[in-house]
Amino acid sequence: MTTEGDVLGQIVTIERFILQQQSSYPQATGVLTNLLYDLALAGKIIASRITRAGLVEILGSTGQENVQGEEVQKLDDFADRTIYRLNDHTGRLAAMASEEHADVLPIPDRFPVGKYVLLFDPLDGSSNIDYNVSVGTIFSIYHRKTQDGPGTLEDCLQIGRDLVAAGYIVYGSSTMLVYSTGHGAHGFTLDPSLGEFLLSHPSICIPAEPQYYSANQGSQKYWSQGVRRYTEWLQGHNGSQKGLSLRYVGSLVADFHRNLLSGGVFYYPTDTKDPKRPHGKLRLLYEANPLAFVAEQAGAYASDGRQAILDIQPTSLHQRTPLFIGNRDLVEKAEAFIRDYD
Ligand code: FDP
Repeated sequence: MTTEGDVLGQIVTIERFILQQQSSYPQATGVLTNLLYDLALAGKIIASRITRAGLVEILGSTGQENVQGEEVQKLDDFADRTIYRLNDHTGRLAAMASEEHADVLPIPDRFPVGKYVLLFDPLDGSSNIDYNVSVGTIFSIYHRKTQDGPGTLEDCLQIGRDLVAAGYIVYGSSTMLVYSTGHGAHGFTLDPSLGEFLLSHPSICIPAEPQYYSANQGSQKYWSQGVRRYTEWLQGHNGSQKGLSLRYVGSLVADFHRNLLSGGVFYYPTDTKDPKRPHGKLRLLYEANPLAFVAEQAGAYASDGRQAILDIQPTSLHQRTPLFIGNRDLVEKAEAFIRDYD
């Protein structure tokens, strides 16, 4: 018979897990550990606000005052400020960059600077927020490249292969945090009654047998010949394979997370819909790189259709990229169709 004591003995909080991982690296100083722990805290704060999103109508809409006389913030602004404020004074970071801001976010002069830089997309998929559909936060951590002083653009424009850690938080039917420091990808589920992320998915490995493909097929007429033929192949036309089911949430984190656990491929290719956006919609630094890093740690792969996402040298903070991410064989097939037809 399993006793309550047995169950308690098996619980691993994110704090204990990160500390255990740190203890296998004697040279580790604990700075990264604390940084990850602060991101988990940010996730808890954002999750608690998201579950109240529908009450905005009752409590006051954005730009107005709520019943307590406070101004109600938009959720993406709230998420953005939460992550920034939890990390601006700790002495762990040299700079931050957020998908919500045009330029690098400096650490205020009154606080010490540290050796890491943090890049984040505070609330990805935010067009879904009004409809109770899952959204997410995505984060990337690099060592700074410059030696000292305030962090610079150069510290932020690093290739994905140089990531120290990356991960995401998905706010769905439960809140989950998945991260990697380059030693596997590990998932934690928030227990709201304890207010703790508990280890629920250690050493995630994408299933070899994929189930889903995910793309906004409403844009199909704007896709290249290669991408259209690839989609037909995924659907099993010409007996190419058994054919996958389509699932598309329209929140990158949710679509990626589902495919990571079930096997499958997500793609947001280049399209001709918007001439001002010739390289697709998704951002290399805030979306593609961190998810590509987690994907590779889980045995999956990410490409822009021609090369590995993690090998692309960024040239600007908000650079966009086509993205194909999921089971390696499916992503390599996309590369082959693009090579042959585009
Ligand atoms: P959103 O515009 O809602 O913030 O990059 C942002 C993103 O969502 C992704 O999360 C999502 O995968 C994609 O855009 C959805 O774009 P489409 O509406 O064009 O499908």
